[in-house]
Parts: sequence; structure tokens; C-alpha cells
Amino acid sequence: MDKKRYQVLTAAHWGPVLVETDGETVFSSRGALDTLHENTLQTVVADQVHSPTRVRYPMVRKGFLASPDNPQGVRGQDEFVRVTWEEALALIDRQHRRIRQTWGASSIFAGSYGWRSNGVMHKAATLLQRYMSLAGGYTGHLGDYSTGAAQVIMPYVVGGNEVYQQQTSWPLVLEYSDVVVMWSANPLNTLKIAWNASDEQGMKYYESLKKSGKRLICIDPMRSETHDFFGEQMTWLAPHMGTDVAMMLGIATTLLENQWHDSAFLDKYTSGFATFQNYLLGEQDGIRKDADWAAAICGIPAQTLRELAELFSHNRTMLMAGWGMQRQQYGEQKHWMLVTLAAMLGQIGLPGGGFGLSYHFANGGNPTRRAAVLASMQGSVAGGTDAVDKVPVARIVEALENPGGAYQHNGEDRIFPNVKMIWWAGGANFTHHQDTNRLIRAWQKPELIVISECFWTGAAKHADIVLPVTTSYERNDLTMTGDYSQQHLVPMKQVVPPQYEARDDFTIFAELSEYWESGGKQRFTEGKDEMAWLETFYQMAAARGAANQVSLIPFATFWEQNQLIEMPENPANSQFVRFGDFRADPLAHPLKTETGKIVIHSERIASYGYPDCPGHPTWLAPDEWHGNAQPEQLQLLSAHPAHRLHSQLNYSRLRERYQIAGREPVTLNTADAQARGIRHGDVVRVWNNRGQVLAGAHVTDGIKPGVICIHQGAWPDLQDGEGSLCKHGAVNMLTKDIPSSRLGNGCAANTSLVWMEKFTDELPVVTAFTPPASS
Ligand SMILES: Nc1nc2c(c(=O)[nH]1)N[C@H]1C(S)=C(S)[C@@H](COP(=O)(O)OP(=O)(O)OC[C@H]3O[C@@H](n4cnc5c(=O)[nH]c(N)nc54)[C@H](O)[C@@H]3O)O[C@H]1N2
Ligand SMILES: Nc1nc2c(c(=O)[nH]1)N[C@H]1C(S)=C(S)[C@@H](COP(=O)(O)OP(=O)(O)OC[C@H]3O[C@@H](n4cnc5c(=O)[nH]c(N)nc54)[C@H](O)[C@@H]3O)O[C@H]1N2
Ligand SMILES: [Mo]
Repeated sequence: MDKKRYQVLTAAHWGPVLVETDGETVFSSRGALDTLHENTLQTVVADQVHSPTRVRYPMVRKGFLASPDNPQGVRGQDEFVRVTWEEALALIDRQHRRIRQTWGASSIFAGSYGWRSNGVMHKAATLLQRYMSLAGGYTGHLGDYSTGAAQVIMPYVVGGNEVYQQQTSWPLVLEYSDVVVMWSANPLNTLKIAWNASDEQGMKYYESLKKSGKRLICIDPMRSETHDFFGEQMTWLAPHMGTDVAMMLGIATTLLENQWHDSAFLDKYTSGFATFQNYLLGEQDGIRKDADWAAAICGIPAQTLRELAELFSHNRTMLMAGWGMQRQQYGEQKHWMLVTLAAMLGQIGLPGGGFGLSYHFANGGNPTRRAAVLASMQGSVAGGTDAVDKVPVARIVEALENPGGAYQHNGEDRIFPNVKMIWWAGGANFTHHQDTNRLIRAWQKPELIVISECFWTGAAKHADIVLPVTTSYERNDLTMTGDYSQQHLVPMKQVVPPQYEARDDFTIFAELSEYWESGGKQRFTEGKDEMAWLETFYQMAAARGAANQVSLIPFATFWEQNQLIEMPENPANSQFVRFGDFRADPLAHPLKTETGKIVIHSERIASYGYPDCPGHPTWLAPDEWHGNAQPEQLQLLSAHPAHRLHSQLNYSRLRERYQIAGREPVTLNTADAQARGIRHGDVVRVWNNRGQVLAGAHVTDGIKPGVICIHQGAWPDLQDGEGSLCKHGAVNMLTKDIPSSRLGNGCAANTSLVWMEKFTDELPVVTAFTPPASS
């Protein structure tokens, strides 16, 4: 007889989710909030839990198991051997101990970057760091892949990172803005998720924006899903990739020429404009950065740039910028120049005016609630040792290649650590890092690599020891929705038991702590199990809530009810204007910058003497772009995908919605297709001197000629090891692994040139989702 089916409420990055189950099998899932938009990511919980790509048992690479002190074989090419949990943990403990004693704490890399699953308890990398703090310290990471350039430059310019801060509220944008520009932003895709759980309100506001009759402009080399959503009401302008600074400079000079800039605002609220004005007018270099100059670089007609200058300055304009354009070489310049342009328009701090760097992410602009905010698991134990060194996330391969090597970061001279052990938990670095073949070569250097994962990712296939981890549906947790709004508190109730031999990260690191020292488990867990921790986090939310006149029901009742709690609105927050206080009284509310004002020329940045990040926003031509491409070369864009979170869910049935010829699609312009004899649906080979991939051709007029897009996150699938053909279309086989600049050291994936041809050889079978050979 069929078992009774029921619904469990849980949540993922992609929002609160209702899962239909009988306690053993997941049947279906759907979003738990009322929204106007289908969020496809919510529909595939069954595929996550029951995927044939799950890691089922602890596994050890054969050549490693044979002689762990002096491993044999090549990572990524060996088969795996199943071992017991006890064998795996004892092996890790012994090797970790040996490596730490020989090489010291900084040789242990636990800076494991990644989007794991949401939840305040089961935070994979945090738990890893908690264990490593107990064991005596580790090397961690600095920054992230998302905004590596912007988050480092913005504090110099406006005193905060801006990318992860609340935006001028949407109700004010809808009321006051006349012109809304989406500059390198594709909210229709990127709002499907948040770092916590998505509150899913952003699209409701974009829906209202669509009906508002305001002037809407998308500036993007690709005609994105967002453009299609707005349809006729949206103007699409497609600059060459990487040329936005030139484009903005052309607009800025036009403002000056026509006296359309707001000099009173510049005088009162900014510093360093005079130096920048000299640059615009070419006082030093003899090059006037006017609309004609800019048009030649960015490929947008000079007349259009002049019209934009007039439009922006004569109307209340909100420049909403996404982050794709700063994931590039010289990425720091993009948002610095955008803020400078907004400063010249003089509308920063007015309702509906200025700029916003997070409307496209985590539903920025959805007003913050009066909330009881959950506490969460911390990455160190009492008396433990935190990170003894840190590596900027996107320079990890250079660190492996160059131990002891000098590098610069944000005004500091630093030295790369000598990494001998890597543990990656909750990240997919074989899809997220640039130049995968270079990564594979550097990845052979450490003495031990451990991956704890739910799935056989590229990193897992290239590890020595792989531990099976539960998905968030196999354990209990809690989360807030809305990174900014704090709109709901959501129970994340276990749906089904752990699959096969999967364990929670919490359990794994608690056990290893006991191996490390007697009483270690007690020290790691503080004597609390999963439910006791959840109750603690809830009680702390209750205490925080009390300070906001929000009271929570008792934990036991809340947990029993299986329902989310919606926090009350805070009417004052729906009137929030970013920089409103500063504008009202800049002396009473100075910015945390070197002058207390918006910094257009920075003495501090200039003092570093970085050629790749000068003292004011500057057009710098990248190493690989349209301007130095050979005739057959194309610029490679790797935007974020509609139906995945990076590499997460690539194995699910959602793949059927986008794959072409069984592979990751590559979007290319009709003219570029014709020139190469490529038709829609063909398999093509895309290559450069770094790597080569097969992909399915998606031919369209919706992308700038000379630019192709392969979305980030498709799983790697090398035919024959390092350097060979990737059968599936993982874009980072092709991207260049260089830092944005010495300032931010951010990811610069969107600065790459490639060639493309129709693939006519016999088609290899895709094995990206097939677990490795094992015995
Ligand atoms: N070319 C190119 N590359 C890019 C980008 C780009 O634009 N272009 N974007 C960059 C950006 S912004 C980002 S944020 C990164 C994203 O890079 P990642 O954050 O590394 O990508 P995810 O695919 O989300 O990887 C999360 C992994 O955690 C695993 N996981 C989930 N839950 C758990 C858990 O509870 N425990 C453990 N142990 N593991 C778990 C998942 O199975 C998955 O493999 O990619 C970057 N890479
Ligand atoms: N569905 C879904 N949502 C996500 C994610 C996901 O993987 N899937 N990832 C999440 C994460 S971790 C992050 S960091 C954010 C990423 O958010 P973003 O970084 O904003 O997303 P991207 O798609 O990389 O880039 C946004 C747009 O910039 C355009 N672009 C790229 N280069 C240029 C350029 O040189 N000039 C101009 N004008 N435009 C350019 C791209 O074509 C794209 O449409 O999204 C988050 N949301
Ligand atoms: Mo990101």
C-alpha cells in the first residue's frame, strides 16, 4: 500500500519551498510564497535528493590509499575505492596531523569558497573552519567571486561596499524615477536566488516598473531575459564587452560640454572632481574623452551617448548596475565611473535618483522589515585559532603555483602561503574558477585534497578523499528570507532521511574534532545537537525581535506548526533613500571615505601606484577584447544562468530546458554563425590557447556580433584529462585567470577571447554527471 503523502516546508537559496513526500521519497516541490513568476529552481528537489550523481559512500582515490604519505597516480584520472566512515576519518586525521606538524597552520587551506546550501546551522565552509580553528588555524580567503572588484573599490569611493547594502526603497523608485537603467544587470535571472532564502519580492517591483511607463534602458552586450520581459518598453544598447568605462566617460564629457552636470553637488558632496575633469578634457594626455572618442571604443554611436547625457540629466534617473561588467580585468573602474557619472548628475541621495548596485541581487530595495533576525553558526571554537593567512579567492591557483611568492592586494604587500592540504566544503571550484586546465595542473601540488560534497562534481572527481554529505532536505535548519528585507523566518524541516551513507557537515567535523583531541567533540558542538543549536539560534532571534517589538511564539510551537513567520512592515523603511542623510547634512553624516565625501580622485589609491588601478576612474584597454581581437576571434561572456545556481542543479531535469544537442548552449549572433557555416542546433567547438569545449549553438540576433555567451556553471567533462576537449561546455576551460587589478584581485572571467568552428568529428558522449570508476 502506498504510504501517506504530506508536505514539508523548507527553504533553499531559491526561496521557501513546499516539498511533497512520504518521508522516504520526494515526489514534487514548489514555491511556498505567492509570486507572479515561476521560479524553476524550486521544482527539482526530487532531482537533488535522488540524483544518480550523488556521492553515496566515503571514497578514496586508489593511488592515494595505496601510500597516503607519498601518493601515487594522478588526481582526476585514478579510480576510487569505497571505504568506511571510520577508515576515511582516521585517514584524514592522520594526514592532516602529519601535514600540519610538518608545514604549519598556513599550509592548511580551508578558505573553501562557495554557495553551499542556505541555513544558519549547516554552513559547510563555516563548519570546516570551526574544526580547523580547533586544530590550530588555517589559511582562509578574502573577498568573493561575485563582486571582487566592486566591494574593494567602493569603500574608497562612498565608504561602504554598496553591493551588499540595502538600496533606495522600490516604492520610491516607482514613485520618483523617470528613467531606470539596468547597466550590466539581468534581474530576471539573478533574482531567483539570495544568499539566505530569496524573499521573491523583487520581480513584483519589476512587474510594476514594467507597467509604469517610465523610460527603461538595458545596457548589455546580450539581449537578456530581462530585456525580453520588458519587451517593447525596453531600449537595448549593446556596447562591446569591457568598454563601459569609455561609454560612461563619453556621456560624462557631454554633460560637461553642455553644462548639464551639477557643479553645486560636485562641490558640496565630492572630492577630486577637478583632477578627473582634467582627464575628461585631456589636459594631460591630449585625448578628450568625448562622445566621438567613446563611440569608437564602445561601439555605441556618439549621437546615442549624447542623447543619454541629455536624458539622464534632464530626468530623475536611477542607474541600477549589476556585476557582470566588474568581473573583468580593471573591473574596479566600472562602478567607480558609474558613481562618478551619478555624482555629475547630482541626484545621489534623492528619492529615485543616483545609483544602486544591488537591485538585481537578493531583492535589494524591498524595504527592511521590523524583524527578529536569526543568529547563526560561527566559524571558530572557544580558544581556537582563526585564519592565520588569507588568499584573495580568485588568486588561489596562483597561490598553489607560487608558494612564498609576493603579491599586492589593496595597498598591502603580501606573500602566498605554502599550501599542502586543501579541504573544500560547499563550493564547486572546478566550475567556478577560471582557466580550469591551469587549475588542474596546480591542483596536483598539495599532498592531500579532501572534498565533502553531495554530488560528484569536477572537484570531487579530482580529490583524494571524497565524503558524502546530506542535502539540506536531509537535515533540520532555519533561515531568514531576504538578505536585506529580513521578511520571513522559515523552518527548514528535514524531508527525508540522509541518502545512502551521507552525513551532515556538522556531524563530520564534530567527529573529526574528537579524533583531533580528546573532548574535541564537546568543544566543537558545545554539547548541543542539531535541534539544540536551532533552538539557540531561534532564542537569539526572539531576543533581537523583542528589541524591535516583535515577539516570537515558543520554539516548540513554531517547529510543530511547520509554517513561516512573516515579519511586520516598517513604514519608515519604505521611505529609505540611500545617501539621504548624507545629502541632507554632509557634515553630520559624513561618508567613511578619506574626505568624508564621494571620492572621485583618491589620494590613497593614487599613493599605491598601481598601473592597473589609477587614482581616478580611467579607461584602460583590457588584455583581451574587441580592440585587439584577431579577425576571427570572439569575446567570451559567461553570464549567470537562468535555470541553475552556478553549477548547482545542472544535473537536474531543468537541463532539458536549455541544453542544445545534449550540451551547454553557446549564444552567438546570426552573422557570426553564418561566417562560420554554423546553424542553430549544431555542435560547435570553442577554443583558445587555454582550453577547448563543445557546446550547442543557439543562434540569435539577441547578442552583439563578436560576442558569444556560454553561461557559467556547466560541469566540466574532459575527454582525456588536462588540456583535452571538454565534451559538455564548461566555460571556465576558456576563461583567463587574471586578477581584476592589484587593488581588488577580483575574478576577471569576462575578459577572454576565443575561436569557434562547427564540430564535424564524431560526437563524444557526455559523461559530466557520471560518477568516476570505483571498486
Ligand atoms: N566564468 C565565470 N566563472 C564564474 C562566474 C562568472 O560570472 N563567470 N561567477 C562567479 C561567481 S559570482 C560565483 S558566486 C561562483 C560560484 O561558485 P560556487 O559557489 O562554488 O558554485 P555552486 O555551484 O553554487 O557550488 C556550491 C557547491 O556546494 C555543494 N553543496 C551544497 N550544499 C552543501 C552542503 O550542505 N555541504 C557541502 N559540503 N556541500 C554542499 C553543491 O553541491 C555545489 O557543488 O562562480 C564564479 N565563477
Ligand atoms: N538564476 C541565477 N541567479 C543568480 C545566480 C545564478 O547562478 N543563477 N548567481 C548569483 C550570484 S552568486 C551572483 S554574484 C549574481 C550575479 O549577478 P551579475 O554579476 O549581475 O550577473 P551576470 O549574469 O554575471 O551579469 C549581469 C549582466 O552583465 C552583462 N555583462 C557582462 N559583461 C558586460 C560588459 O562588459 N558590459 C555590460 N554593459 N554588460 C556586461 C551580462 O551579459 C549579464 O546580462 O547572481 C546571483 N543570482
Ligand atoms: Mo556570485
